[in-house]
Amino acid sequence: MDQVKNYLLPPKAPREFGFFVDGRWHESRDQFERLSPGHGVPVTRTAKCTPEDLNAAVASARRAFEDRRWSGLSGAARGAVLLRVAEILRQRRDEIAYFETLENGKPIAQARGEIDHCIACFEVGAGAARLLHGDSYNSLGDGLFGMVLREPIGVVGLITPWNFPFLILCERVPFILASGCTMVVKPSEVTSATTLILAEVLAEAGLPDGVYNVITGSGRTIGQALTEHPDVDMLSFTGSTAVGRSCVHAAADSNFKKLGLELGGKNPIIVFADSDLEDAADGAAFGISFNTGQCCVSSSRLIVERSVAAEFEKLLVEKMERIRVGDPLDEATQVGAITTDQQNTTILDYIAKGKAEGAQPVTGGQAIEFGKGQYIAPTLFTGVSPDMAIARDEIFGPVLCSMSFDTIEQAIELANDTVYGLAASVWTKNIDKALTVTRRVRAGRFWVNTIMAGGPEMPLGGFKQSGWGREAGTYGVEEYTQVKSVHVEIGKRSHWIA
Ligand code: TXE
Repeated sequence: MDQVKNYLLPPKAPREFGFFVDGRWHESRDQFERLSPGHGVPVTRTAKCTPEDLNAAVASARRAFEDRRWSGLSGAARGAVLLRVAEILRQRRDEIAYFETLENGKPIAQARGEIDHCIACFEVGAGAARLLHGDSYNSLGDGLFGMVLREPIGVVGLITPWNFPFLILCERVPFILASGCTMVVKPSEVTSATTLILAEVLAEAGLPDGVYNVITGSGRTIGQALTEHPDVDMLSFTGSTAVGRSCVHAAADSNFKKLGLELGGKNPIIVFADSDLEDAADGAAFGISFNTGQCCVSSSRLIVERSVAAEFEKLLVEKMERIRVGDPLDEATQVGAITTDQQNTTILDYIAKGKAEGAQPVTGGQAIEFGKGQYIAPTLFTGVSPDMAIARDEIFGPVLCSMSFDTIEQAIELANDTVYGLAASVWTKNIDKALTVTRRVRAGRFWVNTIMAGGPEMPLGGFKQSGWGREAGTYGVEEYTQVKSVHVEIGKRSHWIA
């Protein structure tokens, strides 16, 4: 990693990766070259795997599951491997953050913070491996004893997106491993490097061969084939609602594999007049600009009490205009590049649509030119009505829409006026209002007087069309298990045939 002052430089040549199956690296004939979205230079080359490669990966995960080389270990032994992973991640933190930034375009300081969160995921997963347990029923009468066992579900397919390639991976992998499952991971084709680096780390930590396999390639070919694979017992998918729907069809048409889905969001941030407006404005600016708004839990709908709306929007604009947008490799950058060309076009199209619909961009509203890479200024639209496309669709960019309310009932109604239900936040110093809104707004993750706070102990996932199931923490481990009811006769059984 070359550095000038406080500034890392992109690599002189792209790093090459094979794909990882059965504990070994494999080469592919075709490769995908990734250009960094912040600089437009080649940074990695990854394999374009074939359907045969996918079949080999699933077969490897199946063998590793069936011979119990991982699930047969004690929780303590599995936990020890996960703790070693955390230790190695700590040593390789800067390298992993560098490749995350190069491929994704996120600021390097943010990427390092994300690796710290990933280390914590492995530490929590290690504890969860030891604590995973079932249940018992001592209430079935003197003659019968009931036990509920939790068993690993089997071979898991894991498809991850490009917005948090390593973080989303690590919010799943330790918990899948804690449960005793084996897996085949298909990262996004544009951000595969850190998922492949994790294969090196897991092997070094002592994970048996075949437990973690990575195949790389396009979603339409390899991803789709993984969703349809008859020998995959569960699929965890994070990405667009459209592909989430196709996973449901694929599961129905193949083997009814269990699905975990984390899909889109259009998350409300509700600000009451009695909140600390400075705090709330900082939260709103962070909630929409963090990771350039390419975040499923971005707070993209501001719902603010009308009596303070003008004052609040002014505070917010002041904050948003002080955000440091720039080269992701600059230590001072807070908001980096837009990850893909396609996403860049999508965001700019929505900004144009918002203007055409009659909303006013009071700050931002355009691309920022640095002579290389693709950047969009944090944008606030006022004069938004709930039926506008910018208020309804997940834009997945730094574009915030402001709407107002007069009563708590209106605030709740506006917040729930979406097909999604991933996250929400409420800002008020009144405990009754805070709890009423928290109870009545349908979202899987909730923040009161803060935003995007939390740790891997807490479950993640959505209500409504934001998905199925929960990841992380003990809930996350349990998702990758199935329960078996065991009935044990005590003493002599009373006979059916006299
Ligand atoms: O996602 P895709 P895209 C939303 C966000 C964004 C939109 C489109 O609104 O603008 O989705 O992004 C793999 N079968 N989110 O098109 O295509 C793909 O290779 C199986 C929200 O990039 O869903 C990648 O690994 N897999 C979201 C992963 O799916 C397929 C994060 C996600 O890509 C596939 C990302 C197929 N047919 C986008 N097609 C969140 N919840 O955080 C693609 N893939």
